[in-house]
Amino acid sequence: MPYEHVKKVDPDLYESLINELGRQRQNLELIASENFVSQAVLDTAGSIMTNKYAEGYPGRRYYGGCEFVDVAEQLAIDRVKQLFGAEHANVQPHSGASANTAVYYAMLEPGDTILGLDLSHGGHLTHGMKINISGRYYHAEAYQVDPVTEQIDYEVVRKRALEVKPKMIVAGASAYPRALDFKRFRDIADEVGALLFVDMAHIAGLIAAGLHMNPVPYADFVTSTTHKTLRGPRGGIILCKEQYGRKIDSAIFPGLQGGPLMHIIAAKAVAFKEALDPSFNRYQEQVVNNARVLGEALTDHGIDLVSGGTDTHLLLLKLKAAGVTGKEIQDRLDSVHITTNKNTVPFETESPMVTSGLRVGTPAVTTRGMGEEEMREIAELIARAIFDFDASQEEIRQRVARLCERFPLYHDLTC
Ligand code: DSN
Repeated sequence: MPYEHVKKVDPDLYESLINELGRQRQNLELIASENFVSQAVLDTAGSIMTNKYAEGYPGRRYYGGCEFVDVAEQLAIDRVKQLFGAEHANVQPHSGASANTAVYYAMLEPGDTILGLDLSHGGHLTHGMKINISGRYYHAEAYQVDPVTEQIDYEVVRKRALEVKPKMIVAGASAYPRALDFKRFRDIADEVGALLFVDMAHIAGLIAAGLHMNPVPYADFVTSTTHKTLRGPRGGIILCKEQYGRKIDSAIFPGLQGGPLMHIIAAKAVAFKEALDPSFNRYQEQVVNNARVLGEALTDHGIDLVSGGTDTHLLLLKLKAAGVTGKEIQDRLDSVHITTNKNTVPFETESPMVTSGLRVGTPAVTTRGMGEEEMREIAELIARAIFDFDASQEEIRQRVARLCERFPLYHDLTC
């Protein structure tokens, strides 16, 4: 019985745990930023390392008794450096947002200009959104995608950079389905004398597997979450050139954070070991193939995609022509156990709580073992939810249940 101690101590919380386990098993998880960690990562994240205070870094802590957590953190550092070819790594950020804020805090003064991708064009709130610290403490300017191709036009980025003269250019996205050219960003940064910061959170797993250009050789700073395509525990990392290592480390601790989450850092170490295994490359190849097949099948069903397709693990559906909103389709899909998120699309006309887009991704269903045949079925189910929901919702629900039964999750958590 999983979580039996929780059951004894806190039946209410236990119920939510068991319900969440059931939800993860019985739903098709298509949120592009989610994944399912291995049992080894799960065990380590729930381990006794949660008990340890360890302010500082391996070998130079402010507390005694750190000899074993030092081993865990050093393993995480060494492995992530090897994975991405980085000179320096900090594995303590509690999240991607903390990692990004630490990069700004380390290198910028309040009021300095940053230039990032517009949030409604696929950027991220920490890349300069007005009500995020990145947009309040710094002067945030944005570049947008091309209105016709819906892809980044590097000449447009260059012109914006020449106009606004940023101290830092931010590359990376949370809802952009196409490959990013980090060399082009580096050239622009060099031309305008800016630092280059890449947030690779969404595509880190693809990069680790060699399926996307690696930003590390080009960028001064690279951040990532560890729980998306990288398939580790929730958290963040910062990679940088050796020359910035001390500044970045001080920005995380004591600048921004106190005690590191040692159980999570230990789980990051396990996830990085898994990502160094050749089987991880095969997994990522399947993630990308699945996204391409899902996109082609959705297009065949008459659904428009931002930029016409994908090079990555995610797709953005444009729903305007179908006469429905992102919120409506997210709700319909929720009711048949397909989990997605409404998402703004470039040149959006609806509010962020409504939207005319839907973001889907393949990392989680690929972890369950699903392949191209299942992607074609999922595309059909999504199309029926968009175009013929009332007549087909019961059938969709049954077919989702059958798919989930065929690809079980977390065998060790029996209840
Ligand atoms: N919330 C994440 C995502 O879904 O992409 C980004 O932080």
